[in-house]
Amino acid sequence: MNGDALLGDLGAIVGTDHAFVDDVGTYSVDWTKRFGAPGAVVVRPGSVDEVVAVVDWCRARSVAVVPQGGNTGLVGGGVPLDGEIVLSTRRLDAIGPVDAVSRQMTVGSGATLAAVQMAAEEAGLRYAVDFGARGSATIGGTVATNAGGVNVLRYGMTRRQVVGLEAVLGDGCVFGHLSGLEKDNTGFDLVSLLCGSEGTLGIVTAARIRLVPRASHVSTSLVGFATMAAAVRAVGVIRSGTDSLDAAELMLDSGARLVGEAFGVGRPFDAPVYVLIEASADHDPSEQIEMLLSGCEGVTDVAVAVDARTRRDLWRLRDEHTAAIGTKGVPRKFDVTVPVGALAEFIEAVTGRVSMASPASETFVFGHVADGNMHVNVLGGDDDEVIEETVLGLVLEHGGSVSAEHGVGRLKKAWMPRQRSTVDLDLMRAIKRACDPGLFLNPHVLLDTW
Ligand code: FAD
Ligand code: 2HG
Ligand code: ZN
Repeated sequence: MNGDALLGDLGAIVGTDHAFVDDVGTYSVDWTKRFGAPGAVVVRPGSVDEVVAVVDWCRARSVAVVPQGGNTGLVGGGVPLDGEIVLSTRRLDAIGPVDAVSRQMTVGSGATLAAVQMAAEEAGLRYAVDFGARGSATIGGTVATNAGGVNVLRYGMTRRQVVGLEAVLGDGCVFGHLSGLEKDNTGFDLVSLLCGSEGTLGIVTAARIRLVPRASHVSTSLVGFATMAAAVRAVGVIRSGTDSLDAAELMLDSGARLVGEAFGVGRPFDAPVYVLIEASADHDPSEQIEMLLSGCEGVTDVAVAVDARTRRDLWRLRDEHTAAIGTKGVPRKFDVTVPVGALAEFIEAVTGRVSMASPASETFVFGHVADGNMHVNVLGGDDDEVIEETVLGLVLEHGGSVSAEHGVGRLKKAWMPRQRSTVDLDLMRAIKRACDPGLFLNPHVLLDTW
């Protein structure tokens, strides 16, 4: 089908302003600039009915579709590389109202995480999913990737915050579960199945999300450690010593320095290893955190912030890691988990092994230490395959996972047979065929062959 006819048909469904060719790459090149190519057709439906009509139109002509929210994904899953059209959900951005009694809210899939967090805050509550891309990442994208972020240790990943979903499946049916029932044991948990499905089963159009109480006191501490092992042990001590811990984010001297160089973000002291600890409660949790830290070995320095501005400054040191690394080039990104007991040894080993395998490369490691989830970013060097085998092979040796929270996308699909059993992979194929019999919804992510 020629481009003009395609745009004409799609424009007739969504309005001519919302069906266009993205010449500059806003929708067709990913955040890291590793994946995609400008020139894809983008369609932006403004209602569920329009999503159904676009899906029906594409299915009838076997035109593959990549659903896209904020295009902040880091595994190349939300951009067209094989002639797909991009279905952007950004216009589906309705929010609320908050139901304070059930502590739930219904939001459009195109609403950004930051907008949803703000609506929850205005109602005196909190949406517990949070990470650096909050200003652009959408609720639909976070559901589709089952996003993690900095509060997983206390509240769990996105799946745990989702009470219900509305989605247009690949067969054009509308899957609707927005009633907000906390209890509904009538068979398979299909809502949960859609979480983490990366746009392969359906296009999420709305979500019913769970909110949590907002604590009156928040305390953020940057803690310096002499060694990695001491940092990991201390997080275990704090976690078992208090219920108020929200976040524990590990950074290394190299990453903190890079954030300083790239964005002028200062650090209150220097240390080989840092952990940013955040706790919240209905009283100031600072004293309890300090008391727990005083019993830990290897603590070199502590800076505590309870006011919003200083807390924000400490968080910048952590949140800007991804962008700071991006200023030096396009990194190879590895988002991995290993059992927490093996984490310190894994971090030491991965840096050493990558520099042995590719001496010209530079490795940055940071991440969500309490979850055993590290982000290994490798810049430079020239052998992609050797570096990938070195990092992900080491993860599997340690009994870990090659994707902790970013998903599989295109980046990790070759690793699926090494990570998941044949039984699992065959079940995924059967589920895909049930929801998307035409195999046209994001067909090039997750698995090589459906
Ligand atoms: P997109 O990038 O648009 O899409 C991601 C995937 O979801 C694609 O496969 C796409 O097809 C699918 N998809 C999107 N919307 C829908 C929909 N409505 N229906 C069906 N499928 C859909 N991730 C974490 O988990 N934890 C972090 O701490 C974290 N920090 C980040 C920090 C930065 C600075 C950046 C740039 C990214 C970070 N990410 C993190 C990755 C990314 O933000 C998340 O994966 C996020 O959930 C993607 O949301 P999005 O709306 O941008 O989705
Ligand atoms: C984070 O925790 C994100 O900041 C991004 O998951 C990680 O850039 C990365 O590798
Ligand atoms: Zn992360």
